Amino acid sequence: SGNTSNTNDSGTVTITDNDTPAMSVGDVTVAEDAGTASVAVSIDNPSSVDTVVSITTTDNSATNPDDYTTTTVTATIPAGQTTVDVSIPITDDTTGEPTED
Ligand SMILES: [Ca+2]
Ligand SMILES: [Ca+2]
Ligand SMILES: [Ca+2]
Repeated sequence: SGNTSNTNDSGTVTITDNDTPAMSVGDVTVAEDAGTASVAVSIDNPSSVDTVVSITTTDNSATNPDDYTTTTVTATIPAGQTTVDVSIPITDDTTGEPTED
């Protein structure tokens, strides 16, 4: 009503985002002699900025160095997109797996 000295002050409203993407790494089965395994890395919500992911391979039933070479691969999911394929090098050994009857 004009009875204060500062009739034009302003305040700031900060809206915090609640859509932080969660990352998931897909499972894949490939032949031993395929050379590489293509693994899909996805986020559940697209981000407004590029999402950089670092994938490091570790032993499970496959072991380094007979089945693959331990490696770290960096890949980028571009802003606005939700998935990128990461290529993991694998090794073709000469050892057979036991089969079950
Ligand atoms: Ca949001
Ligand atoms: Ca193998
Ligand atoms: Ca083989």
